[in-house]
Amino acid sequence: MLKSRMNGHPLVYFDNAATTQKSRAVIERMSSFYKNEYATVRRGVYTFSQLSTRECELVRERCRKFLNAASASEIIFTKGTTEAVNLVAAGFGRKFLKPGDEVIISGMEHHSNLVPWQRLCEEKGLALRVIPVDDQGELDLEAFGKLLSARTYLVAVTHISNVLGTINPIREIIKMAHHAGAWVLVDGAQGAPHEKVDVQDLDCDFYCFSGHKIYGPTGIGVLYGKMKHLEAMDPYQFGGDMIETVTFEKTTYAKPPAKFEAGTPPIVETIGLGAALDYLEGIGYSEIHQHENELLQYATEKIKTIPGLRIIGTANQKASLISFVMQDIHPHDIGTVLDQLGIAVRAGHHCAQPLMRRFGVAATARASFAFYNTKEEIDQLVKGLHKVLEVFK
Ligand code: C6P
Repeated sequence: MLKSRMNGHPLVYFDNAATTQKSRAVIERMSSFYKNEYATVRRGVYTFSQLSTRECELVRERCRKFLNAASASEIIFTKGTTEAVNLVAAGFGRKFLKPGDEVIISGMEHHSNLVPWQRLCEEKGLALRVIPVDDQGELDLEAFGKLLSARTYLVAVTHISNVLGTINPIREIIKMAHHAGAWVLVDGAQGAPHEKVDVQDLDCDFYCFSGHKIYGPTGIGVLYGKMKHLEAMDPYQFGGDMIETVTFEKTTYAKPPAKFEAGTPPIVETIGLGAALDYLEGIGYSEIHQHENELLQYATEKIKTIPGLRIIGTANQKASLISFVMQDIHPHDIGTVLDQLGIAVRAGHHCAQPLMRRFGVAATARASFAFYNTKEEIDQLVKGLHKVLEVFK
């Protein structure tokens, strides 16, 4: 992909916050697994099924290590971040929250970490409170402190904003929430690809991320939850594999993680996720950090000079993405002109409509960088943006 051409130009792939391209190691591991090792998991007594089960459980252990969870049983495989948040909202929220309880989210949440909580609040008569975002795109922690109360049951907040790039002070947020007796879910969809996460050190109650944003396949993600919570929660989906015993009168459930993994899981995607984590950690977060930071600084300096361009999101701690608007040119038009020049950016509301409203825009264009991007590609983007100005002058 990275060597391909789009509309006659070498592809400049700047949509990494939506989904990353896959390393050859991931593609080859998945292909080889399909060709040589594929069988169902947890159901077969035959050797291939046992081997397949073992490989998937090794990936669970790989994920445990990746997040530094206390036990591999605290790692639940989901389809991705969206399913992970829905799982917690259903399994925990429906069981424990009562009318009058409160859920706090932030003003920069992706719809995936907003709508499930809003729905839960509607269903159960709860109040949804929102941490305000300031003009730079940082969370107002003083206001957060005031929102916290004995009624706060859960705080659900993103690690890194997919629109602003803001790296939130989640350690401090978790501390403040715990002090008030609330649980914390961290949406790590944009966090895990850029920041080393240690769930025990952070002391978060839940952390989730998507495989496809971290150089792995689609259809697989991870929900980490503290074992005491997972044990107390209700299952999310019901069916094969999540049970202990079933009679027509009553069913008892398996222990976590099986309790939350009903049905045949995404076997090969799980294997691909393991290969992606090996690949990512093989490169190392410090290398990734350094390169992505250089790209961010370089791009910010260059892009700022374009007449009429406004960057949305100027937090002190930022991951490698830039959202922007240009005069009254619609972001879709920016995206379309760039596409003709071989440059892939995202344009739209980025599944964060309340945040768009906060900044007084309907949509933005967004260029998001990964460690495989280069300064030369950023030069192409800047040239492309000058072309946009020319076209719409
Ligand atoms: N953001 C983007 O282009 P899924 O779709 O379940 O893998 O991830 C959802 C999600 C949750 N939280 C955050 C912070 C996210 O950025 C995303 C996905 C993509 O920004 C698609 S809208």
